[in-house]
Amino acid sequence: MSDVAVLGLGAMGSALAGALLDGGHTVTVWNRTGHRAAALAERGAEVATTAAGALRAAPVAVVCLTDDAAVRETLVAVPGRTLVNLTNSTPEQDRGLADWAARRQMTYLAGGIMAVPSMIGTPAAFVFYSGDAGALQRHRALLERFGGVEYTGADPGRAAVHDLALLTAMYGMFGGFLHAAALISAEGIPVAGVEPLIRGWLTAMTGALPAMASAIDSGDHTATGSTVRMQALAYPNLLDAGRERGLDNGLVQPMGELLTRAVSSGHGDADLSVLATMLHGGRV
Ligand code: FVH
Repeated sequence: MSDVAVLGLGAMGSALAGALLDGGHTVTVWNRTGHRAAALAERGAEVATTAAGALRAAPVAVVCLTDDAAVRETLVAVPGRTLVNLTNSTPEQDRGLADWAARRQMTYLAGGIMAVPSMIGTPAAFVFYSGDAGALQRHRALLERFGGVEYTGADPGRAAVHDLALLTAMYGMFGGFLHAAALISAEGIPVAGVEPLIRGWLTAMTGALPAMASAIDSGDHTATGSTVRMQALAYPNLLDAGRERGLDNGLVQPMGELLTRAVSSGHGDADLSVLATMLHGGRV
């Protein structure tokens, strides 16, 4: 028996298997197309020819495939095994797989990786987990090979909620940066020269997040400085500048619409955090 199986040897699965081998664990690997196992076999991994074989080869299997459909195509019932599914998923998909596993006497831990492959095994990486807390405890030493362990609760859907929330924030940042870069380059200014200023500004603006989070939790959106009205009046300049340069405003338009709607709903004097209530359809 190996200590652990890894199903899926794409960029991330290979990094996970590599970190386990680096940690001195015995590892059985499986990939749909076999050639991807070669490099890990040279490093000492056992190679299974079927997913079922890999699942039988270890008490715990780390699964890292493209998506939920690939996971569902791949998994077979092997009672007594623990599945740690690090495939990007929705909360509903993880809850469904946890049910699937429980009905087959298998244990399920959902995971959301907050790292790119090159970060795996470094202090910068961490993984959200949710589901069976006992399984997390039993396999913690293995899972710590990937990076920090952040347990988010017994509900198997919790890891995905956290993962998707952090990814959403990341894409908001990247979307803003890409539009800013388009605006700058449309003026013939090299983006690389302005990038440090953007980074500094974004870093400074993250200082607003703790107060915004408290406002969203408490429902008290009293503005201490910048009001929604002020921002709703300034925002169209940003959209006009894009339009006048022939840019696609698709990444920034929705925020402008939300600001306008907030003012017309009577939230002009509030803090920007009030937009969170608009996203809930005003129900919060
Ligand atoms: N790479 C990253 O930066 C991110 C970091 C955060 C977490 N994500 C998620 O991790 C999952 C895997 O991502 P990946 O980067 O390893 O993806 P690929 O390199 O494209 O490898 C995909 C593997 O999935 C296998 N696969 C696809 N479809 C099937 C299927 N129907 N049955 C069995 N296996 C399947 C594929 O096999 P093959 O094409 O080599 O035969 C690869 O092993 C993902 O959820 C990210 O969102 C990565």
